[in-house]
Amino acid sequence: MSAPHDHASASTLSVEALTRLLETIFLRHGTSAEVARSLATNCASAERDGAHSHGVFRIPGYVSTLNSGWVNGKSVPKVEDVASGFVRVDADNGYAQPALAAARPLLVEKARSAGIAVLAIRNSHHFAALWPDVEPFAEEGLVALSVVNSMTCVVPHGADRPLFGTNPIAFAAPRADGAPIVFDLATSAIAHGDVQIAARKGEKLPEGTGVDSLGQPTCDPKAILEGGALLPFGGHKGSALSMMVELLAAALTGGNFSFEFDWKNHPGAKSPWTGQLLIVIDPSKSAGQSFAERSQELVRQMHGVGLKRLPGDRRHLQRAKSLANGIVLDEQTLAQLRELAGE
Ligand code: NDP
Ligand code: PYC
Repeated sequence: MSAPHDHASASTLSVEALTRLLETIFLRHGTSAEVARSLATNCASAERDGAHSHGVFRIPGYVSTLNSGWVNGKSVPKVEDVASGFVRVDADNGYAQPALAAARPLLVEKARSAGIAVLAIRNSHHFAALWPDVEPFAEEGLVALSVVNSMTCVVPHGADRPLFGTNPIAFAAPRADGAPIVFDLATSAIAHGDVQIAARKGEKLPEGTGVDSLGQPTCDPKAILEGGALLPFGGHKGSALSMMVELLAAALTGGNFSFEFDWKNHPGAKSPWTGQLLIVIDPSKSAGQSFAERSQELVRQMHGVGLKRLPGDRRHLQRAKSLANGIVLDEQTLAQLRELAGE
């Protein structure tokens, strides 16, 4: 699939039309209706918000993964109520989003009654942006944090060879006068998806992003993809956060570490078979002024010292544009999607 907006001629689709097209692709490649709806909604939301590394760019990867038999497209997640603040889900070797959807009502009920609840998803695949998993909690007044580990491609700080995944962390909190505060970041210097996009476009990466197959620093995305590896962001600090993600998303859930699965017998497999953790907090249990008022005050003060862009602002601007004018896809990408949909 071509990189976003690198073709002169383009088409515009509504978010709903793109979601329907993606749903058809998933159904045609062997998912259940529920899984198709969940993945299509997720992927179209990423495209809508300009999160291109996890939008329609990922569709061929989903398709080849489904075709390879690596993932269960008809997964039926098993939700287990294990403690007053702890929910577990076995994702049945399926995607993490349907597992989260299945466990969500119980998780929210527990977070509201206990003040905090944990959702531990295992035996799951996550091939998407993480913010769609946390943002909806903040839209209903809850604070949410999620981590997911991916596949070995990041060299821990001070080590010689890759071990960690790109391991993102996403956080969402409500605020009084605006969209929730949301950030979502890979703990690698750059997401693997953005390395692939840069390689296709023939662009160089910033210094400090990765190493080549000999362990030498490189700004060439192809050298990173072909035997090289990524580095954590921020040296030892990003490396520590990436280690934490491995512990929370894999050790605490019962899922695989990023280095523990072997997909070589499944050519075309792309989605990491790991785990995901969510922590949801009900801030109405806190002392003092309402949490949403306090977070609004923090934002006010940040703007007061000159901050122009909060994390999430770019996505919301792009979302507003997409909802008003539709999602722009280049002709080649749209033709590929239609072909995958059998149209
Ligand atoms: P970015 O570095 O692009 O952005 C990280 C966060 O910082 C975002 O919340 C972004 O907000 C914000 N931000 C970026 N630039 C600025 C700025 N100048 N000022 C203020 N805020 C800013 O994301 P990554 O490349 O680290 O990750 C991309 C995506 O890849 C994520 O969605 C992540 O979940 C996904 N990913 C998924 C993995 C998986 O296993 N499923 C693995 C690794 C990554 P905004 O969005 O508004 O720009
Ligand atoms: O972009 O690093 C990434 C990634 C890994 C798994 C899904 N996305």
